[in-house]
Amino acid sequence: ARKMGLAVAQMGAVNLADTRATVVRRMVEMMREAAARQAEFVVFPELALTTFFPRYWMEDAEAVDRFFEKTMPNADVQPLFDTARELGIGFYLGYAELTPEGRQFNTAILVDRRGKIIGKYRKIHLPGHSDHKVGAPFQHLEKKFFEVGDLGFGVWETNDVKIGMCLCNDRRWPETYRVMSLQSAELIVLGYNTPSLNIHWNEPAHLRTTTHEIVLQASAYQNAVWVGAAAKCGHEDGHHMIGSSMIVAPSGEIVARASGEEDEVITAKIDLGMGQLFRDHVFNFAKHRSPHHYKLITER
Ligand code: CDT
Repeated sequence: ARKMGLAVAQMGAVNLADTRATVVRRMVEMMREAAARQAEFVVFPELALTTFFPRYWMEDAEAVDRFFEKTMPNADVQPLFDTARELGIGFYLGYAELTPEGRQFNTAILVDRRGKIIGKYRKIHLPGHSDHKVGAPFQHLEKKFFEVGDLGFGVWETNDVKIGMCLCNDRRWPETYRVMSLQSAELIVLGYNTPSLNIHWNEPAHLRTTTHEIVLQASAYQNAVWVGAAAKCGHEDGHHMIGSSMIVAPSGEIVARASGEEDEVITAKIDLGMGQLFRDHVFNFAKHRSPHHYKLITER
């Protein structure tokens, strides 16, 4: 059977006062742990290098100056790329991207085991708002700080495995996974920052974790893919975000799950044949799908 050592590196809080150098040191340490546990690929969170800054109202210029990466790699993150090459391990990393043209995206990259960037994804489903919600306990300003991604949902082959990427809120939408599954993705990786308090309506707090589990498990099964999901979690300067980073099999079963809300590496030896088994039978797309009846999905 074709197998791959997969690691998800959950991260605890990154506070406003933490420097990128400190954060990258934590990530390098987890990459070493992942490699020691035979992982060939490690998934880091969304906006992994800084605090989840869309919770703070500020002008774009200030946000760009403090929280966006102007080049990738850059001096701060170079140790991650060097360690990947040294250990022969690939990785997924989420960060705020400022393009040379001055455009702002919530971005993830796929880096191969030689430390080379081979894929890029820019977040498509941006949650939250763009106005200042005065009186709210915190903001969710993704619609202010980021443009909707312009690269679609891609799939890249590295180390003989087809990997697709998305980011956080994308994981709640069925189309995200389907578009990648239709490109024969075997593994979908994603990072997230999910505040446990919903500022928009009075959502029972436990639902934040329940809905996270439901979407990952159902989507892995319905699309015959493995899913690796990495949280940034815990209390960032007092703002709590959910943990529950996990690796989910194409059967929909959770095969590894973080137990705390701090830096924590979880691993699994994933059997890529399992996805194929589902694709050969219940989800044989060519045999059973009826795209003709799905047209409304792209019309509305
Ligand atoms: N980062 C991110 O996309 N978080 C969202 C919060 C939704 S509430 C505005 C999520 O779906 O987890």
